[in-house]
Amino acid sequence: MNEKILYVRLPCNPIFPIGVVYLSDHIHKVFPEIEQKIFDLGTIPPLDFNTSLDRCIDEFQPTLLVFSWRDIQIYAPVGGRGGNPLQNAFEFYYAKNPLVKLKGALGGLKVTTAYYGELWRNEGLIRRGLTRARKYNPQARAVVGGGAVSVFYEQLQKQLPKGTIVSVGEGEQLLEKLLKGQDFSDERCYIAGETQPRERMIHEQPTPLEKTACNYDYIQTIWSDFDYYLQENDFYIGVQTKRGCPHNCCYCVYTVVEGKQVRINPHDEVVKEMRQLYDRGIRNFWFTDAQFIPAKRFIADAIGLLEKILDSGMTDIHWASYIRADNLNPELCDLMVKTGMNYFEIGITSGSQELVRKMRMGYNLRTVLQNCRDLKTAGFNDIVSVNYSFNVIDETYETIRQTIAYHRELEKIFGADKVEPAIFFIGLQPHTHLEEYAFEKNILKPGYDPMSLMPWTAKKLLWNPEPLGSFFGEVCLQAWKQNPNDFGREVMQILEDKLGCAPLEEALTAPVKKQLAKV
Ligand code: B12
Ligand code: SF4
Repeated sequence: MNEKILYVRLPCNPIFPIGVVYLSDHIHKVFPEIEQKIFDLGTIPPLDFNTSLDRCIDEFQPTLLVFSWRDIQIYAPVGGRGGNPLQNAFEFYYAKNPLVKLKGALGGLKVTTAYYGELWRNEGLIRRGLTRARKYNPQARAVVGGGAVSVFYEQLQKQLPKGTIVSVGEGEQLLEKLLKGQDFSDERCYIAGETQPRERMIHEQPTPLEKTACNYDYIQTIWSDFDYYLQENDFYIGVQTKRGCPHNCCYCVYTVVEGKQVRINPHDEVVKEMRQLYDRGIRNFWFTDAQFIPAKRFIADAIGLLEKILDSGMTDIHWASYIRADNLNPELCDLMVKTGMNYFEIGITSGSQELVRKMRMGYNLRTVLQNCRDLKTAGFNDIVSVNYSFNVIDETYETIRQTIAYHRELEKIFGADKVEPAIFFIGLQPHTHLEEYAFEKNILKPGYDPMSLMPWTAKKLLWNPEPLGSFFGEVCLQAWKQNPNDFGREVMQILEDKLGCAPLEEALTAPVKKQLAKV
């Protein structure tokens, strides 16, 4: 059969669909003769999803449908689809005032309806697409993958049409094997209704792959809406420089989705890829790596890449990424500033060294501070978002005071207006150490549904356990009431007003005699 592949990026906020771009680029390099098309529902208004998918399938008549599903979990401290999910949940769970509680319940209902609506809609789009493609090619198949599927692959097996191949992590090798007619059962995948996902499948190492620069001349020929992302100059276009993260942070699943083995894309290829986007007018890049500098031993690599970017003459660009700020040195800081890094996120989670250690995060908070000073000295004068997730394990009033001290020190370094505290509560994810901890502590029972947004389950998945859960609930509600537009800073201020601030030295030292959390 002459294969014709349609890549459908399922509805999503308009984040550049780098996943399907890379997949189609890889397949083109291996099978240049195969006809392909990218269809991005992120650029289509919701009312037109069905009709535009139908039209696309009628015109293209694919034999293989590659559905890419980016995100499912919506807890965030920011306004999301259907409202601010975190605020609604907290109003419902923690408000003392019955009217606020009712508002939270109604808001929560709206968010829940939107959430389940989106799940069913996406499942419906997969079904609809496959049925329609089979009108033209009765043998047509569907493969489903992407970030959301990687996290929730076990839960999705009953929801997808029988015969759908469900993929975890990167999909290049799976698609290649499928198209070659080879056995692909050793890839991280299963077939809905036919095979079962292997036990701990997500923990298997992905098959290594040497990544070359994406060929955007080709991509432009198979994606009619590519220009959508070129027109607005506020999009940060994704470029991947490496895959994998060697760390073990207790709540994080990236390290298993991408694997612990860090695989670096050749610098020349990364620069070649950026250059093609640059020549099309792109000036903002997001290095989509799980971590841009995953460990100290990758500092030299980051320096090498940034030097190449500088040498390439792309001097008016900006870039952003997740940065483990414990892995910097003055030379790297200097290059980061020179190459245009204008935003980064540090996920230290807590400003208490004791808790950071208990969460297995491997950060030395003192080193982070020193490196931030180096970054400032190098001339960094833009925004840094510091991600704090309170109450993960063993939080106490003392560790909160330490986090305040740490945050105030970051403000001293960068300026209070430049440091944005992003207050997250962890959305518990399957296959993490935190999930095991929840089982051990009887907070969750094996067999629970991690995709459920029913209030009784959601309350446990939105990780904020007692005894401090209600305290944080009330602090957050007060912050939304007082200053909803600067929620993070307001939370920090309220916490400081209530609890005070520890001496910085206390935050930076974790007494060794304290027992490490057994997570
Ligand atoms: C970088 C990143 C971001 C950046 C994106 C910047 C940008 N401009 O691109 C920022 C910080 C903005 C971001 C934001 C969010 N993100 Co984010 N992000 C990531 C991260 C680290 C990498 C994503 C990426 O681009 N990877 C590189 C590309 C090449 O990989 P990919 O798209 O996944 O595609 C590969 C595979 O998935 C696979 N694949 C993809 N589609 C298909 C289809 C088939 C059929 C097959 C076989 C394979 C396949 O092959 C591709 C190539 O190898 C992932 C975690 C991770 N390590 O994967 C989370 C992740 C995608 N994000 C996630 C979420 C939830 C969000 C937010 C919604 C968080 C929030 N609550 O606010 C926001 C908002 C996003 C939005 N839609 O509005 C979740 C999604 C899953 C979920 N929990 O629902 C992830 C998986 C993290 C997690 N474990 O929870 N994110
Ligand atoms: S460093 Fe970041 S990506 Fe790596 S395991 Fe920790 S939280 Fe996850």
